[in-house]
Amino acid sequence: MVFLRGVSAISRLRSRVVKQSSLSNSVRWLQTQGASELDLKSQLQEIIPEQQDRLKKLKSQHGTVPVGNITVDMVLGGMRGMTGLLWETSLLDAEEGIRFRGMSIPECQKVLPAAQSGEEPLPEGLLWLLLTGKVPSKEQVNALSKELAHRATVPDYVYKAINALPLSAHPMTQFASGVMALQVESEFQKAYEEGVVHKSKYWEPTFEDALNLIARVPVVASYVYRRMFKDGSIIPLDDSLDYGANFSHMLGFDSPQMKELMRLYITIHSDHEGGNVSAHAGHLVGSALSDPYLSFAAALNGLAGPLHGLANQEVLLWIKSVVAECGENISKEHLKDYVWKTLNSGKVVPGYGHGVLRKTDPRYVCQREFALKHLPDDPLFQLVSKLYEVVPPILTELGKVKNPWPNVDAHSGVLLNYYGLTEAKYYTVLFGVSRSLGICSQLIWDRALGLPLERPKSVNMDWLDKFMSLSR
Ligand code: NMX
Ligand code: MLT
Repeated sequence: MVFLRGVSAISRLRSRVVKQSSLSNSVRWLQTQGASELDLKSQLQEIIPEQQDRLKKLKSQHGTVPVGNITVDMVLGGMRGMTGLLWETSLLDAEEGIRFRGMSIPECQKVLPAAQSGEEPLPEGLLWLLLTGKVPSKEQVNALSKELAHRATVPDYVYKAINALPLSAHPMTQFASGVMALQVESEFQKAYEEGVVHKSKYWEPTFEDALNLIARVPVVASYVYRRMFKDGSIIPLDDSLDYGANFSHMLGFDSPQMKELMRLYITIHSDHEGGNVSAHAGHLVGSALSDPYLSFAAALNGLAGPLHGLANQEVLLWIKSVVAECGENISKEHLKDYVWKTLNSGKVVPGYGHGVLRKTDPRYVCQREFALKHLPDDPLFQLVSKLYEVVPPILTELGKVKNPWPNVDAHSGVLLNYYGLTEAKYYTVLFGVSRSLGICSQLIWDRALGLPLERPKSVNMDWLDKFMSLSR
């Protein structure tokens, strides 16, 4: 089949296992069993039919049960609090924060396999968890690491597409252009055009695209970094390294601590249920049966907005502006004045507030723990800690901010900055690489579950006025 042209090492292993028909039955069973246990796609093949049945039952037994009321505030207020999307890979609780397939960040840190000399979860393990709902073994994670490294080939025209942009183009523009250029190799698009895949199997070429995309985005992203901020030389992927360590290596950072940070960073930024701008954009575009590259590029364009993923850039630039104006050892009183100055000039305090969360983001907390462990004396970390004391009471005093607490972006920049990745403008690209794990995993499930075209109803103010007068 066409979509199998981009076949991976594991897929080849799978077909080799099938070909070994001359082996005795028992030996063959053992080998097949071993290979398929290590093979993510085979695992999904087993799980998908159960979940398809589950969805069918939900629809037929409970399809007409209301799950909430839609108010005018929701229609006018960015659909806050409106339940309207199915998203299997993660779920956000306003007080507790994110759970990946039911597991909190501290639980993931405890149970997901780490690198041999490390402690933080390997992102491959999280990807396995997001896709299957199961905690993978070390062997499964190693196999997925190898599979991703094997899939990480980026055609020359992708670099050329990026090179066509001026160096002044924002890194997110360059990155999204690179992702669009990767789309040329979409297995889903080819399979659909050639009409060789039945609807019930759309998830298979989507799987190939999703895994290829996840494997290739660190290569594209690191090229953007080296082109913009270094001498443009490419550091090739090292297939002995895991996903996070490889990304750090290709960017040009080989310290063990930066590799650990990258593993943690990719893990915690990977997914945040379905309603955030990037996930929702990816899901929406995917619902038109646009392939994962097209869908993920749309997600990246949403991530590039300052109220969403660009906030990590804004935070470090803002912190550096505090230091430039008032010095690293700024007093809390001075810091308060600076925060008010920002608010009075009509700007938001970047890194604070959230559309759903109502407590400190656990992604902030685990980055703070990382900093306390590895860089407690860093002056910028100390400034971030001071902001944690100063900003929430001020935002509360404003009276309109629903969540005065810090989000994930309030912390990530100072950690990266400490290890030498000082170019704040690049930070959203790191977020984007990480988000490929969650968005692409859900896209596979979107196709596996046969989710339909997304097409909510919109109304205008005339319609609302009329509706109000009729309902009075
Ligand atoms: N600084 C100043 N004002 C704020 C902030 C903040 N950090 N957070 C919310 N507000 C304002 C908001 O602009 C709105 O004002 P107005 O009514 O005048 O338009 C008011 O408070 C109510 O907003 P909320 O309902 O609390 O928040 P909403 O759900 O609309 O927006 C954010 C959520 C995240 C967009 C908002 O909190 C914000 O702009 N934060 C700063 C940017 C940021 O850190 N974004 C990153 C989010 C995480 N991520 O990675 O995506
Ligand atoms: C995210 O990680 O996507 C952000 O926290 C924004 C959100 O969840 O709305």
